Amino acid sequence: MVSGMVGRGTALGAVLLSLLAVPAQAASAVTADGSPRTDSAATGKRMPAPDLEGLQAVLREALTKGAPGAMARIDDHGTVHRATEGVADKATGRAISTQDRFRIGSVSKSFSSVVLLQLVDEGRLDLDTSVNTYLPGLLPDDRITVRHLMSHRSGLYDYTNDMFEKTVPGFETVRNKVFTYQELVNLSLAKPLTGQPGAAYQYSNTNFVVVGMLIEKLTGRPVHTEYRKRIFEPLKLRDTFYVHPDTALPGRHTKGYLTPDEAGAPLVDSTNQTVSWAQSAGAVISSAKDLDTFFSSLVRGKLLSAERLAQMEQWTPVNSTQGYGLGLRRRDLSCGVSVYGHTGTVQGYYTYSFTSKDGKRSITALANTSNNGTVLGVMAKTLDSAFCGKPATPAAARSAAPVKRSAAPAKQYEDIAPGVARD
Ligand code: HEL
Repeated sequence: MVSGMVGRGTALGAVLLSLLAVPAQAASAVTADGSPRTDSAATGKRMPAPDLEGLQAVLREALTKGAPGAMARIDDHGTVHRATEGVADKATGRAISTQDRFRIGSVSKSFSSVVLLQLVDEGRLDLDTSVNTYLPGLLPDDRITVRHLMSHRSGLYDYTNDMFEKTVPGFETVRNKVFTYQELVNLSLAKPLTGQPGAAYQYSNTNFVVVGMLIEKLTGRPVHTEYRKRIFEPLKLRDTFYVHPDTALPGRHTKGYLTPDEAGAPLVDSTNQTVSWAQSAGAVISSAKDLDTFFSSLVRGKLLSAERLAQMEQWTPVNSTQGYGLGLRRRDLSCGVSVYGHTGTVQGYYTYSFTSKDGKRSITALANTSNNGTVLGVMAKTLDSAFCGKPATPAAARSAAPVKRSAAPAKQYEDIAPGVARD
């Protein structure tokens, strides 16, 4: 109905990433691969209208590939477009709604980054200082700075690689567990660093666990208090919560369905869990409306000083179409438009939440399954529908100025290691 990843640390992924990694670059008029940026803020041109039929077709495709439900909300210059397909709850058959709350996984990293960058704005933290200055003796290398954590360049091993090697057994083992941050860091430190501090982009949840520790150490308060005081309340995000270690989502929400590794095995209802394995790296609950508001407000300078936002938008190349800032992703779409936000994968939920450079058009899209790389790749296409408009017909494409659509399959487009999502 319509109305109105480069990888976490497999060895191969790590090698490829270190080859791609170059020092962080300031936001500029060029994309990660050096080609000119064509987003509206760079060119002064207005983006084409969202392709709502295309969006609906993408959601339908996600269902054919195994998602029980999928939905998206676009906030475009004050106009709201909503699209849904399928169910929020397989048992009751309740239709998914764009008002449902859901687990946002690593989109939480953008919230944690905003809190930490506000502390920088307040003069309580320096990005280029050793983490061990603030948390003495925590990390094995004094060269690891706060900036390295936030841009995934610390070299800290991602303990979730081992935790979720077997998808459903791994999940069931931690589903009701409550970890301390220190226990999670210890799991990481049982393995050597995966690279030199500052050298390469290597996605690791460990980085944002340490970010949570920094927030708690510097403020003397739990992360949930800081999220609430600094982001949820000022932006009036009424659907956004951090309930760790509670296992239930408050209020109306969509259920999450985890795909087992064994082909053909039934989906597992993974809705209720502590998400203690992620905490400040991935345990926030939110809604499409709130995430659109959050990223739009962020890029419009409502949460950080201009200087701090510029630092958040210094991009380390991830691959030819993506960059990673400080807890923020940039994706260069097939039509040349660049968008800013984050992706999230938590058991049973795939989220894409991105906004335009000027924050005036945003989309949040959700499929209520995970460990299904095909669905993840399909959902990436919601961004093209939202920001690129209808694809040109072959005839129009021949006569129009060359706006290139990527021919690369969606799967290669994602910043994920093979272990994260089953094909
Ligand atoms: S992975 C990512 C995504 N991030 C990272 C984080 C998040 N999520 C996780 O680390 C979850 C890992 C297990 C997920 C589970 C599934 O699919 O539900 N997969 C398995 O168990 C596979 N054996 C880089 C994709 C991000 O987009 O930033 O969220």
